[in-house]
Amino acid sequence: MIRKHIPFFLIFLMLSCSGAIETGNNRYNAETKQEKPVIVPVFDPDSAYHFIAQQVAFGPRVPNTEAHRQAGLWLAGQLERFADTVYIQQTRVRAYNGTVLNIKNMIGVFQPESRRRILLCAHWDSRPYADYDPDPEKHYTPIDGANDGASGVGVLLEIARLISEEAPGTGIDIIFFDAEDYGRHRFSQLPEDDSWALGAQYWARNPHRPDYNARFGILLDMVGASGATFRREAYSMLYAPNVVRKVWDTAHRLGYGHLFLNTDGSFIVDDHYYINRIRNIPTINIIHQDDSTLHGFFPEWHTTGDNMDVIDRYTLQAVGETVMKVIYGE
Ligand code: AHN
Ligand code: ZN
Repeated sequence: MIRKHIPFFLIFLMLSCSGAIETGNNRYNAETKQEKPVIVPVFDPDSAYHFIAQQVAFGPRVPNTEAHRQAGLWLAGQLERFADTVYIQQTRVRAYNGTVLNIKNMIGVFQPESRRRILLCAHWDSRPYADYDPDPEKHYTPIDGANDGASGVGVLLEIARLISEEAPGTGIDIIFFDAEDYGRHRFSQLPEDDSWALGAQYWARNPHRPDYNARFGILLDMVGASGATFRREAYSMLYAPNVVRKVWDTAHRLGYGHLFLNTDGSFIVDDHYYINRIRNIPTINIIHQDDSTLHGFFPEWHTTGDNMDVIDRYTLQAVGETVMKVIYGE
């Protein structure tokens, strides 16, 4: 009699256990399946390349010049094509040398009604001086800034185009900052303090909406050169380590680990610094850092060599695909 009871009890236990396991598995599967299917539109590096070439064709986009004015009108028009709402912040700021600069920050808003928002940004001006040019005669020549400036804008215009066709699950704000690159000339005796990122400093103190906030921000700076390497920039790690982790993990999963290096970069005072310090929005900088050069950036940095010849579609694709995956995964 006892022998009969034991097998029945064991069978009951086994059944209930396996049942529990199955239920658990099913629930887990159901939950995984319920996660919204993430359809990420395909980033077109040729399109991004063309957006860069169009900016460079205006000539150096130095504040107070006709090329800057014309490029600004063109850029605002592109943003109008894609965004739901466009804000143009026109103002004057004082450069380190006393020059008053007429500048425009441009903000493209996608899904203005959405409360969950991500900020994407780049600077659209180019540097007035090639102060690292190998030829000393060119140290006061303005630069094309194909990589330093136009590349970030080109990637973001392509992202804007894709967002306008297939909205992600979160609101997006794309900001093109002016006067990032009017920082102190390397041979000037004047103080360097806060001479960079003048447009971003203005926006951080005067956002397009007084209550503006975003869950996080991503700055793209020098994201188009061949052989680019992106290190974990130090202010990004200080203010937004989780965002760095998220973006770098995404890049690695997409097979771009050879560009997004798991090594620490240096502190770069760039647009994201003021967004973090003044607006408290955790914002990272995806910026090409290179240990082998004197200044730590790509070899043609702040030289007349920063032209279309340095632009590589593969780098644009790596950055564009990674940022697209991050924003459509949110
Ligand atoms: C400094 O050299 C302090 N900041 C560089 C930021 C920059 C210049 N990004 C592009 N051009
Ligand atoms: Zn620069």
